[in-house]
Amino acid sequence: MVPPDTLLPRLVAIVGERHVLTDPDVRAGYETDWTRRYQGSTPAVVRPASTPEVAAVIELCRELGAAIVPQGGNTGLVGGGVPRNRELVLSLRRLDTISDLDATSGEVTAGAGVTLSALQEAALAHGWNFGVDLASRDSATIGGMVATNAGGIRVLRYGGMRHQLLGIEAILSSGAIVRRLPGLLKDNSGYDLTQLLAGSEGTLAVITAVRLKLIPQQPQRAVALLAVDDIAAALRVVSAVRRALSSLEAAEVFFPEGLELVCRHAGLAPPFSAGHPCYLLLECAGQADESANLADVLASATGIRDSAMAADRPGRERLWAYRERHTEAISAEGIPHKLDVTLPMARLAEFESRVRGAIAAVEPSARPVLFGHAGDGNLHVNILGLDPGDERPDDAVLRLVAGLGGSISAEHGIGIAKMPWLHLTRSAADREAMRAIKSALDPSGILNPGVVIPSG
Ligand code: 2HG
Ligand code: ZN
Repeated sequence: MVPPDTLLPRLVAIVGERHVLTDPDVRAGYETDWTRRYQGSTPAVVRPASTPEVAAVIELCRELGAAIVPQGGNTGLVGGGVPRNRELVLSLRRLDTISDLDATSGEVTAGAGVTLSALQEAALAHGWNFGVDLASRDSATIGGMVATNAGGIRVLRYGGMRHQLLGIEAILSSGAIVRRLPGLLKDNSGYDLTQLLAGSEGTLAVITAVRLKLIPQQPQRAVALLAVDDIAAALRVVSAVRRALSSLEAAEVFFPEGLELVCRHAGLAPPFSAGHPCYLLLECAGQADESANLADVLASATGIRDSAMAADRPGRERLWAYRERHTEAISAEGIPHKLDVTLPMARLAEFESRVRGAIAAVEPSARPVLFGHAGDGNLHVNILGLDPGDERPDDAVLRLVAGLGGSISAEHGIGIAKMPWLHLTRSAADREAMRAIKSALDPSGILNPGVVIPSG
């Protein structure tokens, strides 16, 4: 580790004393992740205000051999944004400028530290919207969301973060600035660096700004919350709605164990008078009211036990709360192990029917809570009641996923949490290519070491 006495004065010379944070109480918020499962320590948090300042910080760190953990809103769920071995935390939150919003073409440039909700507001004010939405919108930053290729609740219709990207600005580990801004919709001029950095989790370069596509506003929204027989019935309904209505924007699934937690911690009344085995939330959005079309499709679907619909904002928000408040309700109950997995659609129901048994077989006292994005084959398996270091249930779940042809991470990334299992779903050749890319772009290994692939 580089002695702080050498590093800190030179950081102060770049960003100013106020933006090299060393007070333990202030640092604490950057040293622990949102889940509270991953904790570390750092000599300092450095908060540059511009791309040249970020470049100067990285160049200095390369010169001194000081490792860096880049951090945005610190809303990641796989421990990839906390310092593990006294790395410097490079906070990008001050890069919060939204610029060059082109209301004709529907494009905008966002600094890495712009929050998702600030971007959404800016887009809406200019007659557009942004394709990605997720519950941590007020804290999650655009740079972190690109670095982790965040997904969220609209992937079904608009894709994840990488699908919104037109261009990128990022700092390589040498301090050089890669500038693919403003990006072009079509650009086949060699390796696609923008896409390479999406999902690279701060291990290849530090993203400072991105050019993003916007989407047309869909002001009329209809939400249906359905109680269904099981997840197979939920998937049949999703398929029927998808085929009939191009306006389908979200298809979210949850189960009684999660609903009970949400109602208890958020103080909500249950949505239906009786309990049911599985719940599906659908949202359609368009220029005209989609409620009647959605109700027509649902009327001929099988396996629906009860339903509630809303088109007005308060009603829609009331129904969404049962799904959206899962993460905070689980967190209020304890510190979960979080497994964010995707399955091929045809194996999702089988996975759901086997996963609780697979967990109970290794730890009978574990309390699994499942929910997720039914339209994407993506379930969030949260497990409560475990010791933080007990990875046997994680191992059982991820092996089941791999055996069914799925992926050990759908949208949260690998971070440090999933790294030991990467070999289950990425081949030796895949990992060799990943290592080659890492050592080519970060030869001294200073960028988020030990994340995604082992360092050294
Ligand atoms: C969601 O879909 C997020 O709400 C968080 O991806 C999932 O808390 C989780 O496991
Ligand atoms: Zn999710």
